Amino acid sequence: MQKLIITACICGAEVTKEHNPAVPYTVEEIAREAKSAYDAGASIIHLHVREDDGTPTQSAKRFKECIDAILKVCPDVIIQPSTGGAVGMTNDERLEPITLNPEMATLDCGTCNFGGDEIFINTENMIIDFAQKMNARGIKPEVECFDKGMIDTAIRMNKKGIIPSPMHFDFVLGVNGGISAEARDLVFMVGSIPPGNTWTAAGIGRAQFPIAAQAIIMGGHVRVGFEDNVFIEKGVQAKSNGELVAKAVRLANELGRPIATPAEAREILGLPQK
Ligand code: KMH
Ligand code: ZN
Repeated sequence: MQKLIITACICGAEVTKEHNPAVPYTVEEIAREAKSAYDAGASIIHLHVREDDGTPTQSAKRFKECIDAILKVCPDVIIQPSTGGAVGMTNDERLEPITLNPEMATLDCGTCNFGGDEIFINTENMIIDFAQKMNARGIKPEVECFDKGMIDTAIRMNKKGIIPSPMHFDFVLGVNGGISAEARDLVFMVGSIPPGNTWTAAGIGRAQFPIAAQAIIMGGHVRVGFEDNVFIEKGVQAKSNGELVAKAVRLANELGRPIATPAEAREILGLPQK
């Protein structure tokens, strides 16, 4: 089995300091949370950024400030900006961080309900446009799938050469509107991708660590962090993203999966070394 890549989704666009006061908004807080995750064993930071008051933004300027601050304290970490942003943002807004030419960025492969009245829109033409713009800049997409049909969309686009091989998938399980987060769901998602591709799994809320454990056993990779879950155990807020990463590392240690460094993660994902 490959070494385990841990992605830390440190901030998100929906979670707030009301959910957990350690959720980062300022540049300093984002760098602090990235460092806590990196020190604990994360090799990828999945990045959303905020204004100081917590408003989600896709501003390239704000992303640059945050990326520079993160790289000062985590010099070799892989930074993966979101192109999902927050529900309701325009396509141009969502694409702003790719102008910084990050190594990776997310590519959301379908539309889904996102709880309440929210709809996270990713039409087929949007996916094609986002993928082509990432390809032109040599950015590796992380293919975000909130449901099985999104995997099929990605496979179709891969066959047409729009999403390059090998693909790296992120299966997000447990969003209200996407696939649920039962063990059978992850087995189904993983069984739906062609061989030769890699995958990570993210469980939302209380599913974070059960899905992490299952992904570790199945040979996939793991995403944890405040974007998906703010609790270290039932009713106990995590003090930092690092605390969540450390728990994933403990699970991996118990289950015999060594943790990938950023250089090893680049090798597994086919990214050029830094
Ligand atoms: N905040 C969600 C609407 C991504 O990062 O690409 C979208 C999201 C997915 O978080
Ligand atoms: Zn995200």
